[in-house]
Formats: sequence, C-alpha cells, structure tokens
Amino acid sequence: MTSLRVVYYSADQDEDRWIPGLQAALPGAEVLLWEPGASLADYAVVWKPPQQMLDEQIGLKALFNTGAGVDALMQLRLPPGLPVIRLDDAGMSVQMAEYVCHAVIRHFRELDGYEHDMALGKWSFRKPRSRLDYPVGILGLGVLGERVAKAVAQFDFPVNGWSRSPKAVEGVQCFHGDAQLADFLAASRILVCLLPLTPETEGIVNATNLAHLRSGGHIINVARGAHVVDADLLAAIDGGHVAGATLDVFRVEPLPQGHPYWNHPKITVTPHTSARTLRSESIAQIVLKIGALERGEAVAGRVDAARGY
Ligand code: NDP
Ligand code: OXD
Repeated sequence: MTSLRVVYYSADQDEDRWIPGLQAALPGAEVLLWEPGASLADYAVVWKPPQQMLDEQIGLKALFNTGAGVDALMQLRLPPGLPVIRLDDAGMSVQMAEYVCHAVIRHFRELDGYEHDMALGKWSFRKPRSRLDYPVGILGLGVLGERVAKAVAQFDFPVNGWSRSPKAVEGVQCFHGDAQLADFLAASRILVCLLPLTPETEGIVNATNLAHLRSGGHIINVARGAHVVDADLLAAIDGGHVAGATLDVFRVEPLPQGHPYWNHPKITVTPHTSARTLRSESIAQIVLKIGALERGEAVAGRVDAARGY
C-alpha cells in the first residue's frame, strides 16, 4: 500500500504506541499524528477526535474508530457519506463475556455475602438458589451482546435478549422493539446493558423500566453511563426492588470523587475496563479493512449514521 497517508488522533494521547504499530503494519504508507494543519490523509484512525480534525481532513476515504461505541463521534458534524467504521469485536467480546459472567455469578452465588461472612470468621451456608429464578436479560444483541448472551447461557441461566430488529440466537429468548421491552424486562431478573448510546437508548435504565424487572435482581452496565438514570437506580436499590449493581461506565469518567456509587455497599464499580481495546488486534483489523476498501470491497462494522450505531 504505497502512497497512502493515515492520520491518527486519540483523546487518550496514546499515539506513542499506536502510530508505530500502524506504521509497522502499513509499510509504505505514511502514518502521522493529526495536529491542526496536518497534511490531508486517505484514512483517519481516531478516538474522540475534535471537530477541527473532521473539518480539516476533507480527503478521507474512511474514518476508523478505535472502539466499538461511536457515540462520541456521532456528536460531531461528519462529512456526509464518509464511511465510519467501528471495531468489530477485535478481542472485546470475550472480555465482555468474562466480565458479565463474573458479575452474574457473583450475584447469583451470593459471593459478596460469603466474603463478608469469611472476613468475620463465620462458617455458614446460604440456601442454594435456582438458576431458573434468575433469568438474565441482555439489552442489545449485537457483536458483544450476542457473545455475552451465549456465554451466560452456558451456565444454564435462562437468557433473554432485546434488540431493535428481530433476532434468532440459539438458547436465547429474543425480544425486539419498544413494544416488547416491558415483556423482556418482566421476564428478566438480572439486567445487562450492552446497547449503543443513541437518543433512543439514553436513560433506558430508568425507574419505569426497573420497575418491570423481577425484584431482587442485579443491574450490570457495561455500555455507557448515560444509559442509566443514576437517581432512579439508586432509589431502586435503596428501596429494595433491585439488590445491587455492577457498573463499569459512568456519565462522567473518571467517576467523580464523592459520587454515591463509590461507597455504596450494594454497588461495585470498575473503571471502564470490561472490554478494553486491544491494540494489536485492532490494528490488524483496521489494516485488513483499509486493504479491502482500497480494493473496493465492503467491510464489516460500518456505522449507519441515521441509526447512530
Ligand atoms: P452493536 O452495534 O454490534 O450492537 C448493538 C445492539 O443494540 C444491536 O443488537 C442493536 O439492535 C441494539 N440496539 C440498538 N439500538 C436499539 C434500540 N433503540 N432498541 C433496541 N435495541 C437496540 O454494538 P456492540 O455489541 O459492538 O457494542 C455495544 C456497546 O457496548 C457499544 O456501543 C459501546 O457503547 C459499549 N462498549 C463498552 C465497552 C466497555 O469497555 N465498557 C467496550 C466496548 C463497547 P439490532 O441488532 O437490531 O441493530
Ligand atoms: C468502546 C469502549 O466503545 O471502549 O470500545 O467503550
């Protein structure tokens, strides 16, 4: 691939690792850090770029997002028709499956309670629970949600999934569309959010929807903080309808000091780490897709700007 130019920009300022990786995988291409006034490039590889980059880079053939979620990009004015391509798994789905299965099992097996007892030197048993009483509902049955649903089903939990369009996933009871959301929730006790953040999904974990869930369950948010109405989740936990939550993503990140989630005894927080972007897998995927685009082929992971994901 000679004479191609690729610009890289990440709000995480990790160009020292990405640019040499991209350059090594694209010998013959020129890979450079985007700065105001940078030369026009054929492709951009970005995470949370500034509007100025999109306004200046008027020669792009495609824009690659170094994450699965494109909500930050969708806030910007993108050149009409510019293909935006998200990471398509690239090693994320197995991480998400590990994280969610861990959180589901920790709640179902009451491992927090045992840990507490052990710390007190108390050797006592809790009555085993039935998996049938702990159906797990996954909001979003995309690349990550489907993998998570199948992983949870491996442990014999009943699994429900909710998506925008109808789906058939083996071992998963599939619901779709707004009209089936209440039925999906009523059939679930543990709720996992793996939706993209769009105007339709923002605030979906709210008082009304939480009230539809079977009581005594657990909320796992691994998508975006703005999916959850924080005050409603806290009220549902403090009121006893929801037993607790495992939260990896927040409206403001890092989670501000003093936020009620930090020290809540029924809430576990982690620092947006449930599925990390793996650099070498991601670079390999992006480079393969640049090659496909140069040959005029279609690539997976193309974002539909009208849908917002
Ligand atoms: P996908 O685009 O592959 O899947 C999204 C799913 O959500 C699809 O099943 C889609 O339905 C469904 N969906 C979207 N909008 C609606 C709606 N209005 N009503 C019902 N269902 C809807 O995304 P991924 O699985 O790859 O990723 C999901 C999200 O996970 C990302 O957008 C990102 O925010 C988050 N993420 C978090 C990470 C972390 O570390 N915490 C890491 C990576 C991603 P349909 O299938 O019908 O289109
Ligand atoms: C992503 C993320 O969307 O890291 O990829 O959250």
